[in-house]
Amino acid sequence: MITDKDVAAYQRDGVIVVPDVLSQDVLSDMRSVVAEFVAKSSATLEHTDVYDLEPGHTAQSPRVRRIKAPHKVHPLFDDIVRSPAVLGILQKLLGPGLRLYGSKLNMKSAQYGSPVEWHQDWAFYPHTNDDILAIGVLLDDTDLTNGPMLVTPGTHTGTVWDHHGDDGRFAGLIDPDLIKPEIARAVPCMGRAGSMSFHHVRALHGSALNTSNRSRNLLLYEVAASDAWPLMGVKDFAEFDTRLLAGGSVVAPRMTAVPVRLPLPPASRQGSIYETQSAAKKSYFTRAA
Ligand SMILES: O=C(O)CCC(=O)C(=O)O
Repeated sequence: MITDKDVAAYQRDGVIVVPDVLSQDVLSDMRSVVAEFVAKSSATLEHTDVYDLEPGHTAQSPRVRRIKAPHKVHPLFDDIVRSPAVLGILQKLLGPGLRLYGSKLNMKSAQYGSPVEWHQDWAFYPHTNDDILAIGVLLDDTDLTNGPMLVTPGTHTGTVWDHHGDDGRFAGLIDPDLIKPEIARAVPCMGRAGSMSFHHVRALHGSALNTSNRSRNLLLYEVAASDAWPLMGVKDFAEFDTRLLAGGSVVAPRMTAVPVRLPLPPASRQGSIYETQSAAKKSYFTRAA
């Protein structure tokens, strides 16, 4: 589904958007599953292992900010990242052996869907090498009005920025005053529902509040070359290997000279990037009132 030109663009920019990867039928099934999960969130008023909730969430008017690990909560989400079309693209970008690191569904609902402050995914999960990317599956038509993910081309080979706060703890975001030129160069990942963006783990990105009257749901899968091992360790090797998407088990990690800053000491608020970033004193994007 992608050409050598697309691969060269990914290597140069650290981001590409591939149009129309998912069919309308699959999209419609996914939307039904997502709607069921949102309805079921009325049973809780606290964040859970499944849900990260928007401020203002109530049982009568459920507001979900994130479904935390969709590939674990419904087989449809696991099937998509293992589909031949997606694996074909991933293998062109990362090589033959692949492992899923995690997944999340960021639900930027109409009018109040939360922003995500500028960051590099690498700050959250550094590995022995950086052949790692995140797929962003557009579940809604996405344009400038409904809070597209913004990625700055070329940042995947440059600085690894400090994501720590004044208290010395991991804060999951970069001081926006340090990256003004990079923010000014960011490009939106837009397209029809069913399209997918692929951004490098070190690419700088963020996204604004959704002030439009349309939702912007983005399903993210984090995928690593199977010889990239997480520097924060592997707690359960059997579980680690269940996440292989292609190729066999690897016990000889490939080490490369990549800059690393560990996310330690851990954030004071944990559970999701929204929680982690909420401790910050300075933010770039406007939040809902
Ligand atoms: O939802 C978005 O626009 C950004 C997502 C993101 O960067 C993240 O969740 O790490």
